[in-house]
Amino acid sequence: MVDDPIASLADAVLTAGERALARAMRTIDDDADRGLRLLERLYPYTGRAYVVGVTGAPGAGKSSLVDRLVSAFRSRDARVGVVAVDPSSALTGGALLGDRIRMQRHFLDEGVFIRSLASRGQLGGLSRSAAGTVRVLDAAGFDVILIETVGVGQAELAVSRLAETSIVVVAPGLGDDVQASKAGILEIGDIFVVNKADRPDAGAAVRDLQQMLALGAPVRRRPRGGHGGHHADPGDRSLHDVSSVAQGGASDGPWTPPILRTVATRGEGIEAVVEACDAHRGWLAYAGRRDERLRRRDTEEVRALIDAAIRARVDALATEAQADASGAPRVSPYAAAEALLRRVLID
Ligand SMILES: Nc1nc2c(ncn2[C@@H]2O[C@H](COP(=O)(O)OP(=O)(O)OP(=O)(O)O)[C@@H](O)[C@H]2O)c(=O)[nH]1
Ligand SMILES: [Mg+2]
Repeated sequence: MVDDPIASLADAVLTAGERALARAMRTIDDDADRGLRLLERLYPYTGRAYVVGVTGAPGAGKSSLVDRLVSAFRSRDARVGVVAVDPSSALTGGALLGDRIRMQRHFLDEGVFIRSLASRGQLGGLSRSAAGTVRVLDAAGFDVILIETVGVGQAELAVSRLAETSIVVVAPGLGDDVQASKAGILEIGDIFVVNKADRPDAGAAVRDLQQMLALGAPVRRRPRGGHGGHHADPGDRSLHDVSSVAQGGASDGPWTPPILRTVATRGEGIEAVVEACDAHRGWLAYAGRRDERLRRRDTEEVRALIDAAIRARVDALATEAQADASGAPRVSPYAAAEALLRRVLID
């Protein structure tokens, strides 16, 4: 049908045009039904972009790194999409402004599209938006999509499942609780970046990570087995030594996440990160691994859609119930929840 507005919006996305992209993303955010119809049309055109997640603690330097990665991929003539997801921004409002400043130089570049997603108070909603935004960019022919997300538990895990390659950014000296929370991010990291390598405690952060990776992943081969002794300390490797990229993994073996150092603000060490992405992408190209990651993205999107839909339904029902309850005899929260749950699950 020619006069179906969703169909023509889908066509506009496929033939690019920034306006269409922004409009499609807004449709997905604001109107669940139309958004789903649009995504259904775009889905067959997705799966071509290379999607990279960049996660880490607040202030670790993710945006600065993403900014440099955008330049690096642009220099290869790739069109690059950036999705900055910030679950905390509803509270602070600061990070998105920071992103804007840090990525300013790319705003006039037609080969770059940057979209910031702030929390609307719902994790499910944010994941759904992120997944939809990635789909739109993918369908529109962007070659590389970088998703920046602040490392806060659930959200970072959800968003990392949208990516083929997950980069975990760590900065030295961020304190004990951050160190502890690293345990959770070890699993999702395909590439570890110790940013702010200009700081004197960067070597310690590298050693920390090496130790935690060695403990957490006994099946992984650690080529540098010797502890202590007279070997050069790998934690003190120079910025430009990319030997750890070679550890990435043979196509038939497991992937060993490299640990790289960068000074994102000065653009140092970026090429090694891009090379590690290439290596990981090459590794994914074998034995159906990439297909597995794409399916994982699909599953994550299903989860996000269901989550958002159920939350919306629960909110609507709870509001309705509150209105109905005025003047009526009091019901326990348990009985009320059970009654509402039945309605959520049945219709
Ligand atoms: N010394 C030093 N400072 C850096 C480096 N990279 C980033 N910074 C600084 O660290 C601060 C945070 O950088 P961002 O890139 O905004 O970090 P982020 O992880 O995106 O921060 P949020 O999105 O707010 O979580 C800024 O003041 C940067 O200038 C680096 O390599 N060395
Ligand atoms: Mg940021």
